[in-house]
Amino acid sequence: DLNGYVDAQNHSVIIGGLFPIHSRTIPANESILEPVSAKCEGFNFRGFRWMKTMIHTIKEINERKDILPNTTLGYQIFDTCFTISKAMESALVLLTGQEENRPNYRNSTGAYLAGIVGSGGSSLSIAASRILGLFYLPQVGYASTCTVLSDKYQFPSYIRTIASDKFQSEAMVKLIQHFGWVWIGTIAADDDYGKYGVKVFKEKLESVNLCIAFSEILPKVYSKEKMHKVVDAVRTSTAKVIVLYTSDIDLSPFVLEMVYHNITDRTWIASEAWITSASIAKPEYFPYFGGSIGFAVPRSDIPGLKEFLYDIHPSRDPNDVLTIEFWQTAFNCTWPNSSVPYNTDHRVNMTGKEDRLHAMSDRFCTGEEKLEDLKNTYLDVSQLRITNNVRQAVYAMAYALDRLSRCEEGRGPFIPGHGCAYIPDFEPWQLMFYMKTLKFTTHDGRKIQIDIAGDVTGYYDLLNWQLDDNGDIAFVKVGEYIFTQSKFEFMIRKNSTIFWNTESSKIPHSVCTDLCPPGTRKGIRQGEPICCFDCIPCADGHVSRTAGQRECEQCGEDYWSNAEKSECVLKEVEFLAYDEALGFTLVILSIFGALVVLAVTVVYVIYRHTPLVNANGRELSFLIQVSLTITVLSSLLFIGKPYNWSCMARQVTLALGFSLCLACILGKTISLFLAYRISKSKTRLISIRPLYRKIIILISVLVEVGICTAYLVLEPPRVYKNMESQNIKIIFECNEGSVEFLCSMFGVDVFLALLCFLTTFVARQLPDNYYEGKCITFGMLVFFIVWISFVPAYLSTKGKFKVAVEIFAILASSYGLLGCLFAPKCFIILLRPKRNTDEIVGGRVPAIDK
Ligand code: TCR
Repeated sequence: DLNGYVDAQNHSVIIGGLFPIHSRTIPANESILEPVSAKCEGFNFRGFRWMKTMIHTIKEINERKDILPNTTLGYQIFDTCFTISKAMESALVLLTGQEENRPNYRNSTGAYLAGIVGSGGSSLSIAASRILGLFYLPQVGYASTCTVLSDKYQFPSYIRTIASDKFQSEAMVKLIQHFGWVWIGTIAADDDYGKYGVKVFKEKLESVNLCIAFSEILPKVYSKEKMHKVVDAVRTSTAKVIVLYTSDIDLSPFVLEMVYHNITDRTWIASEAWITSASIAKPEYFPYFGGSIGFAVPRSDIPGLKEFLYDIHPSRDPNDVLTIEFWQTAFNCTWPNSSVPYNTDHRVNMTGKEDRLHAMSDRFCTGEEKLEDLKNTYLDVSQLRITNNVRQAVYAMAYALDRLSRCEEGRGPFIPGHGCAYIPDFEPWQLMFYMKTLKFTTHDGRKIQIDIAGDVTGYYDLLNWQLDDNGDIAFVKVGEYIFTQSKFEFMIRKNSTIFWNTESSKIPHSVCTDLCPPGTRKGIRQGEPICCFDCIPCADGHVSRTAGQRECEQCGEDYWSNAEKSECVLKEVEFLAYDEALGFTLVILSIFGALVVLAVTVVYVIYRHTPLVNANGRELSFLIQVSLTITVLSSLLFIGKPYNWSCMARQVTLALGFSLCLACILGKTISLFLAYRISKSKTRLISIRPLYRKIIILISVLVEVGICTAYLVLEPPRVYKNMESQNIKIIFECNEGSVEFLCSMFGVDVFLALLCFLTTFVARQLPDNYYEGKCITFGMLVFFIVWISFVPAYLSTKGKFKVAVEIFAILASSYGLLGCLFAPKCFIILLRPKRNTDEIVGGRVPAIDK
């Protein structure tokens, strides 16, 4: 019951072949207890073409004079039906010659079996290779790509002319990285190909920090539950890019399922086994599977193959059941007088168990059917990819035999004595020796080199499913994955356009969670893949400038985060500016004060000869006016952006201004004090001499100047950027340097003020017409109150208001002094000139300082 072809007569050496000419076995009838070889169904045109290619290649080799000139090759080919059991059975038959239960490497035909080409699927190859490996029988795979087959410990006699899936998985990851997908679903066939393929893919994907959204397995035998699990995963996942690692035969039920559930808008990354499959690439599936992208073995043209494939007719051999079945299936007719069943399908699919057994098609085949009219995978020589591998596999076998046959006695590799092996009496391991290090060039110039693991290097074309002008699916080459200069390179062709089966026709977007926008950072979700994360806003003072940041960065010293946390911005600088309301008001007040002082001075100058102005020291009054102007205007130094010079100038000017002012007032009050004592004692006591008065003033001011100089030289105030008190602002302020110096500087002022107060307080009773003593007392009181209340106010304010408080104190005390010292006098001078006469003014108070 093993379908296949034999051509072994007259050949000393034959090559075995295992091909999936059918897609599956028919489940055995339960009533039959006796083990029988299963029957197969689902004619596989592609496998049929592969098989024909093997025959064609053997014919070609036999015709060639340069390879195996003295030997003609035969073949014995079996149909594996894409099932392990069949493959095993075939391998055993090849090995034993069926009747015999121990291998003798001579098959049923009596010809010597050199090795086996095949089988298609990895699971089949693995199974066959476990037996064949025992006897070191060379096996050359043409489609089995599973990575484990590279393990020479387990599969010592297996070599292949197709690259291991290791390369394909790597290429897929490169493809995924190229398009920026991070969240990938995988679906694998329930065999070694699918499972190992996905395993390697997964490892490679995770090594570049991308994630698997779901990992499903397609059932080999249809099961509603298993299939629905897969469909649900596809439907519910946010992963729009899905890797499908399966052969086309296992894929078709799933394709129907996708159509049935109308699941579109997915981008499928096809594995090599179905990217060029005609059974999947049907126009009616295009809405669901269009835009599929995947790697394929490079295509090739095989000279003479097309003619060979067309050279087929069922009438030639009534026993050639495969050709009859081909004809029946291709032309949808029944070949007369044949027992070959017509197109059965025992599979269960999603619509329930479908046990269609069409015994016969109503229509008989005439034999007149034209292959030229047929659009059939078997005859399609435009996509010779695996087909070419079959050819190379046969060639590999032939070349190895050729090398073996060309061995010169005494120079051979075998012991004893550098012996040789001879056709047909060689041991399989001897042929294996030649196969292991095989190197040859193919008809189209490609170099094939079998490495130590029995593998070849991976070259792939990147194909994309697009619709051509006829409405058929075209496999458009959009890039490649090739080995150049010791490394693999993934390339997308520059001028190629890729069709994407998305709503927008743009590159699909496959992420678990969208990239975190600037201003946020990735926050891991416990127990979830790294591609799923929360976006956590950056803390104050921290920013993330670009999307997808893992961490927020802290802003530099002078910088602070903006409201969106996407940018560090210069911190707002705070100081009391001229152009803001408060600053402006203070400037006006200060200038106004200076003007008032000026006005008083003008009045004093105009009335300089009147007794009142002259009383108690005219120069002193002028000096006081000058010093008040200084203090009032010194407040301007406090406004505006502070600089080192203004920081130094402000306190010193203020202290000096006040010390001059207070020294002068002291000069006056001492006179008053002495005058009072004189008036009390009625005796002419000491009266102060104007010179002494000047000396007192000079000394006071000099002391203050001394302290100020020391302050400025030793520990001068400096500008200070205060960043601590507020995060978002830099407060420009003056660091006062030495507090000791500052205190002593103003201490002198306070001391002078105290002296003034005490002397006038004692002398306040001194009768005079304009109550100078009382006025000064009051002025001093104002001065004290202002500065005493200044301390707590100053200490409790922050930033620019601190400065404002100080200016207020300066202005208030200056205005206070101005008002108390000069307002009453000006009043009398201007409005009560009668009282400004010598007798009244000079009556009791001696004009001391004239
Ligand atoms: N390796 C698969 C089987 C397979 C295949 C194909 C089957 C490949 N390419 C093309 C049919 C058509 C790649 C395996 O099982 O190793």
